[in-house]
Amino acid sequence: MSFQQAAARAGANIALVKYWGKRDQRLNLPAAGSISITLAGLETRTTVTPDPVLGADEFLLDGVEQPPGRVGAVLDLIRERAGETAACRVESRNNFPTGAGLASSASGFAALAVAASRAFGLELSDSELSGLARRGSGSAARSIFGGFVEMDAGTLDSGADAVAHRLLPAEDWPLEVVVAITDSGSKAVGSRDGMNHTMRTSPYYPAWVETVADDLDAARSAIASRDFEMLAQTAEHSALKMHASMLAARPGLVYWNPATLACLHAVRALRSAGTGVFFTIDAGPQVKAVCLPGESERVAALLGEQPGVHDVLVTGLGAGAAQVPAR
Ligand code: 2P0
Repeated sequence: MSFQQAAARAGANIALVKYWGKRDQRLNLPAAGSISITLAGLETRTTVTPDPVLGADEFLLDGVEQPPGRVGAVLDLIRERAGETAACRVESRNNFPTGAGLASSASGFAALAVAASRAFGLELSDSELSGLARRGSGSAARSIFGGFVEMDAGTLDSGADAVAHRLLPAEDWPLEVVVAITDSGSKAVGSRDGMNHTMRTSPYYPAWVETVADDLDAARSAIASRDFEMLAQTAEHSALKMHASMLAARPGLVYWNPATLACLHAVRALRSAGTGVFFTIDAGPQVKAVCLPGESERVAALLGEQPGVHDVLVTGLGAGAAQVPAR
């Protein structure tokens, strides 16, 4: 038996080329690739304590006991690999406001993959950690890495090649991110249900999947050449196209509220007037504005003035998931 308490931190990420749909439900394999930026300021810290006396896994999120669910499933994969059986106590905390309507599954499962694999004495590569995090949540595979990150859809039935890799470290293009919170309640339809519903019922879903490869090429090339305008056009197109596929589902999924739309127009007006900024919107009503270095203050001030915006968070790009001392 070889296990000990271990802890890890991981940052949330925001996709610039979105992930929306799966090619395999059981292994949680994405239908297409995606490209994201990992954030510095919004993170999850997770401590995993294996304890043979426990009858079953326990999971505490921000101090509140939750059913272990997918956390237990990821622990099972790690225990199987390590040849161990001890149940675990998992304590996870997000430093971003709870109820801010920001997805925490990406940073959460990335931190869990790192902490739990260390707790059971496994020395895994980032690529292996990315594959494990993916089993918890597709977007979590990207939070293993910092800066600009690409997730590969892969082609193998085993899913072994459905992992992320880093495209560019954060410090090589330190873009800034402003998050406009337009609704602090929990969303009506979660990402997983929303994407499965879109896959099943939206006539635009096949077109969405077919066109992601072009967006990945454009975003990769924009990142390599630090071409902000090309990245802006590609990211806004990917976000709007994903929402178009959801809107065309039956019944249609409408994640936006009036403030979402006000922020979208405000960002476009700023860009037309020469500010380096673009928007992206995930499966929820918050608007994320990605800006050139030095522009976030101006963008945050404008978004904060939009009717219906409750709060504005400003952050930068950050590092990948890492083990930290257990407290
Ligand atoms: C993304 N989203 O690329 C997209 C854009 C939401 C909209 O990845 O089913 O929670 O756990 O693999 O990772 C959210 O999806 O879905 C997501 P699962 P996940 O960021």
